[in-house]
Amino acid sequence: MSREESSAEEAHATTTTGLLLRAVQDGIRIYDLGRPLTIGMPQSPNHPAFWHALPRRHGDMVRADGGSAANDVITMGTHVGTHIDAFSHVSQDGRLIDGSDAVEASRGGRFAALGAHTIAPMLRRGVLLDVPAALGTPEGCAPGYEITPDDLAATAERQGTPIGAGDVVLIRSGWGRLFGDRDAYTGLESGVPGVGEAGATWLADHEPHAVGADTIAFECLKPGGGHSLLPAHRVLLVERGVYIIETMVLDELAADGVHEFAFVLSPLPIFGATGSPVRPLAVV
Ligand code: UVW
Repeated sequence: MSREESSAEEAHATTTTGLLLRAVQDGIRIYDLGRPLTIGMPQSPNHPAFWHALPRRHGDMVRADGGSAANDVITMGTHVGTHIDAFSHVSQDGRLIDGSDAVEASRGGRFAALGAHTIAPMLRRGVLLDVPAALGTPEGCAPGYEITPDDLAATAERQGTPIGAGDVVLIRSGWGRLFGDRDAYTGLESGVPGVGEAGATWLADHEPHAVGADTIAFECLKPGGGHSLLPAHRVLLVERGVYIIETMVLDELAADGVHEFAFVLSPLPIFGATGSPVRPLAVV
């Protein structure tokens, strides 16, 4: 292959289609970035818990031919488990990102203009920023550690994965290792690592389509601060138009040294909702 051909091939491979085509040619590996939904899993106290019941069991109604069906019911907040925040989720000083009055926009109990149904399915270049690896603490960032713009820039540089406009940028803090311990993962007392206002602004300046993290609220939660003061949410959802994905599984990608991939996500088109449960995928 000539040098021109090989650099054209490299350039193509950095597009989402190129990444997918290369994966298909070389044999696809799909990383599941979503958590299983189980009763009692860690979640923010800001939201109603996940509940699952089986009101119709096999044998309750047996058809003449001996067949029978079981079916179940779930209830949950739309911000529980791995989920994406819609732009209707957060307002600032009474306004949503489109300038509309947040109270007016929710009349009737649904956000017609900015609800989860307006989040288009995603097939985009994904970048994993493995922050603990770059900071030399591969097991994870300390509780309540605020990931700085310098940390993000150093991580992207070290990996050789600059962030492009329209990308989906996933930030690994290492906190996902605590998911099996509900209180530890929720971090109400200890705090949780993540970006703060400065990190969110740095991210937004790179014009990603969405950002995500392996933590419950995406952003840094200070020890004892609860889940209420969320400045990165304001920057991303109200000021800059960047979707947020939370409670992701990112350790497998990091363990395999996968920092660039085709990112796939399809939100449930729940009309007017403030968020949606999702099962994101990274395809390499
Ligand atoms: C939290 O649950 C803290 O985050 P969000 O409401 O954005 O889903």
